[in-house]
Amino acid sequence: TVPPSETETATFGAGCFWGPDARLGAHEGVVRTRVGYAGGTTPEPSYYALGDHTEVVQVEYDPDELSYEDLLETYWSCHDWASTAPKRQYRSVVLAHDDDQYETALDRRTALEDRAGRSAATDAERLEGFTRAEEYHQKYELRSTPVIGDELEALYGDAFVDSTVVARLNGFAAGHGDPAQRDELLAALDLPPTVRTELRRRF
Ligand code: MHO
Repeated sequence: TVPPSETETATFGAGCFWGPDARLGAHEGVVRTRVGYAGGTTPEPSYYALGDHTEVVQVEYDPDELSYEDLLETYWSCHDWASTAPKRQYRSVVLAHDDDQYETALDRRTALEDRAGRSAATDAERLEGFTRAEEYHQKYELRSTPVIGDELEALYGDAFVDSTVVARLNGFAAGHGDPAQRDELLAALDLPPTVRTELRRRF
C-alpha cells in the first residue's frame, strides 16, 4: 500500500484508547493511528501521571477516501457517547484540529442527538496539544498476543506503530473489518507462519 501524500489528522477520546485504536485502524482510508493524551493542561502527561488529560486516538486519513463526517460516525458507533464517563481519563471528546472540524463536529453531534433522541456526553473542543502514549499502549490488540506483537515488531521495526498494515492487523485482531478485507490483506503479506496462524485464530 502506497500512503497518500496528503493526509488529514483527527483526534478523538472514546474511553480506554486501545479500543478506538483498533476500530479506527481497521477503517479503509485510515493511514496511521497512534494513541496518546490530550484535552488537558498538565505538562508532559504519562499513563500514571495523566493530570487532567484524556486518553485519545489520533488518526491520519486520506481525505480522498474518507471524509471527516464518516470518521465521526465510526467514532460515535464504537463507544458509549450518551453516558458521562466516570473519569475524565475516559471522557468522550472530539478534539478538532481546525475550525472546519470543530463546526462539523458540532453539526454532526446535533444530528446524532436528533437521530437517537438522546443527548450526547461528547465534548467538542479545539486540540491544544498531543502527547504520544508509551509504546506498550500502541497497537495494543496485537501486543496483547505476545507471539503476534513480538514478531510483527521485529518485522516492522521502527515503522511498527506508524504502519498502515499494522493498524489494519491491530483492528482485525480485535474482530473489526470484514472477511474479504482481511483475506485480501493477509494474501498480500509475507508473514511468518506463526503470526499468520495466530492472527487467523483471532479473526
Ligand atoms: N481497563 C483497562 C484500561 C486500560 S486503558 C489504557 C485496564 O486497566 O487494564 O486505560
